[in-house]
Amino acid sequence: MTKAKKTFRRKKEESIPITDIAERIRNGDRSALSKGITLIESKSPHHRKLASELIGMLLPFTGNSIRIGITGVPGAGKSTWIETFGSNVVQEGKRIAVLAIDPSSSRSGGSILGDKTRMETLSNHPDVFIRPSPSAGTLGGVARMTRETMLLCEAAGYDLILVETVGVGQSEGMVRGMVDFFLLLTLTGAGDELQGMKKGIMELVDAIVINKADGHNEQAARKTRNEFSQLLHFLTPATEGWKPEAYTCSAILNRGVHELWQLIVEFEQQMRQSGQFEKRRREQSVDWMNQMLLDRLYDHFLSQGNRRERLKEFEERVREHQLSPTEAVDKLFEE
Ligand SMILES: Nc1nc2c(ncn2[C@@H]2O[C@H](COP(=O)(O)OP(=O)(O)O)[C@@H](O)[C@H]2O)c(=O)[nH]1
Ligand SMILES: [Mg+2]
Repeated sequence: MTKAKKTFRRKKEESIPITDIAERIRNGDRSALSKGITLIESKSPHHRKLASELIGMLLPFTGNSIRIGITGVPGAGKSTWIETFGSNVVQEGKRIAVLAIDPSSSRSGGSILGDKTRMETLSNHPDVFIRPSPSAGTLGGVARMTRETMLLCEAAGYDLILVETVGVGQSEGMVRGMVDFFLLLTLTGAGDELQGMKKGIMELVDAIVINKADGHNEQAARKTRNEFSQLLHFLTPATEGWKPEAYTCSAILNRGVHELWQLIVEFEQQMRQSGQFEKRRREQSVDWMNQMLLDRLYDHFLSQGNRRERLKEFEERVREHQLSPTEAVDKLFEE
């Protein structure tokens, strides 16, 4: 490939060499960071290749942040919590990147606007970078984009990466797979919710916070916290050597929010000391590689002949019990 081609063209007149973008990202240039992320999110194979080169160049400067995932049902207060938490932490001179994963965003047009208004202080802060969820494609695609975006943000010198996700479907497991510390934000009156809440999610988290512990809700929040605490006792911790606990907070009143930051600092110290921190990151990298390989194989397989159409047919027939899943896969391979 010629040098001239290794550029990212936005308009015809304007093209920036990828080495320049890398350099500028390293210097904390936000528009360069946004450009880099646009490459990552692009559908064009040329852009994706450039993105890959960019990440390669920046890889030596990644890994220096603490990566925090936040999950919870819509309305639990995640965005508000991030606004409060982030505002506390930037005051300590930390730089924060907020990334969102919203599996519903392609349908609803995104909660981007809602989030930006909830994060008013943060979105105007020079040490904070907020990037809404990539709206495109599969969960696997979104996972790749978010992971790669995370790396660019680290190269740009952000100390904390917060990944907000809506607690639906498989997005939680996916976020767990890319962060160091995983937090569940939930609410009181969760009697039903508690029943319905899969044990699965509780075994993914490093802490549970009952939000909106204010006004009339305060006492109920404490009760819910105790219920969660009891449940947590019976479960396998997500992180070896760390006992997840339940807490209460009010994101709006900034109560119990800074305590979580102290907890996360403690978590990082302890887990670095025990070696668990590094170990998890290594495993995550390997898992990531394997996941990407699977995704590519799947795409490659379906791109041959008319397999994609055949798969659609087989899906229908499997749904109608005319064909067993095993038979369907056998046929796809045979054809
Ligand atoms: N009373 C109370 N309301 C809150 C608190 N945190 C968030 N809210 C409200 O809950 C609603 C949903 O908040 P949001 O941050 O958008 O939730 P998200 O969907 O989880 O991101 C908003 O109306 C917030 O003002 C809190 O600590 N106390
Ligand atoms: Mg939100």
